[in-house]
Amino acid sequence: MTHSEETIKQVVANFFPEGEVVHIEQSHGGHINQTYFVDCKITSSDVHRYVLQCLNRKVFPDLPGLMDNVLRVSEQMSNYAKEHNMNMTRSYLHFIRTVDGAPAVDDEKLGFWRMYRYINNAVGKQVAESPLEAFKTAEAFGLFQGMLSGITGPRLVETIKAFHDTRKRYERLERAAKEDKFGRFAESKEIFDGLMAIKPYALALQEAFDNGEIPERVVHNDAKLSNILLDVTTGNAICVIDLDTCMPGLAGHDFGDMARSMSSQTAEDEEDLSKIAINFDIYNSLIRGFLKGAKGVLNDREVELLPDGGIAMTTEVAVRFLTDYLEGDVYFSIKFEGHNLRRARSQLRLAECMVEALPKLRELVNSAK
Ligand code: GN1
Ligand code: MG
Repeated sequence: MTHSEETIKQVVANFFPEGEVVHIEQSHGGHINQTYFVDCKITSSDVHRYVLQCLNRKVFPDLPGLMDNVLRVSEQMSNYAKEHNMNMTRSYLHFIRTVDGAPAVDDEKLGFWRMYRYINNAVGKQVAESPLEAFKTAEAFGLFQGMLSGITGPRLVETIKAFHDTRKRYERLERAAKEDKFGRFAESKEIFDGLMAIKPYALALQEAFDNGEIPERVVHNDAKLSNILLDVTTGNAICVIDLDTCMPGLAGHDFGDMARSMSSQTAEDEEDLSKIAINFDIYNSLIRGFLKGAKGVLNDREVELLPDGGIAMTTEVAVRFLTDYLEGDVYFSIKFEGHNLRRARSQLRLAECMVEALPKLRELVNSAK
């Protein structure tokens, strides 16, 4: 485990001073935060499971602002669930407050920790199994989009500035390539050149925003398949999770990340590039599910540009993986040396597949309108 049992028990005591931690398991899903499943005996007979997360201060400089966003979005989800007679324990995350009423433990030595109730009999997947699964996931993210369009109050905090500013992401890549601090550019050059070749396609969504064709919205910004919990028994999408990057953005960013994570049934870091290919049935289900869930919230241009969102998000993450490789693997957690390079290669291949398939993807959108 990344943190010691002692540290975790100390953190949990801030939420449940009387509770006894009986079991701890680390989750290895995310690339940024550290996540643990903690079983805690609250009374003499009741053991409950919680998700305990240590958030990454380097990545998220304004953690109180982030929690403020997360709690506002969760409240919006809970209101929606209540109004629509949805399952109140499974359709949004129930965050636990510390004994002092704070939304997280914020301690210089321990770090920044938050806790929420674990949702039983639910799973987050890495690869879409079927068009139906893709449809259900996309419908849930579309619904989430609709829900967020009703959020009131001040603009949400930008938890990471210029998070999906694809142009700036490219600029940083070019800088990292020029500086080449770790002598890794030579082996990265082919991927770098590939990313440069598809840059105009990757920037199309952002240009439409710059030209005033599509609006800013509150979006999830990390709408990949694994950030939706699916019910193990029914396969239904039950809850959108990982709200850390919920902030102003474009609808195409959310559709785009779904397309990135589901349209090829391969892992994000697939090594065998020949396996990467778009499954058009799945892609079609993503479009139809998203439009059904978002129920008329999107304007015509946002709908037209859904495939461009897929290219933007897939290329952008490849740019980010390669940048991190060139900068010495300081941002994304890696499992082995060269992991970010492999991720960049595989995401580039997927983006190229999307560019090649663009006319067909536009047809799918037209027929779903
Ligand atoms: C990161 O930690 P995780 O897996 O939820 C990243 C996303 C990337 C994603 C790639 C804050 O999300 O932007 O798309 O990895 N989150 C942040 O899998 O940078
Ligand atoms: Mg995330």
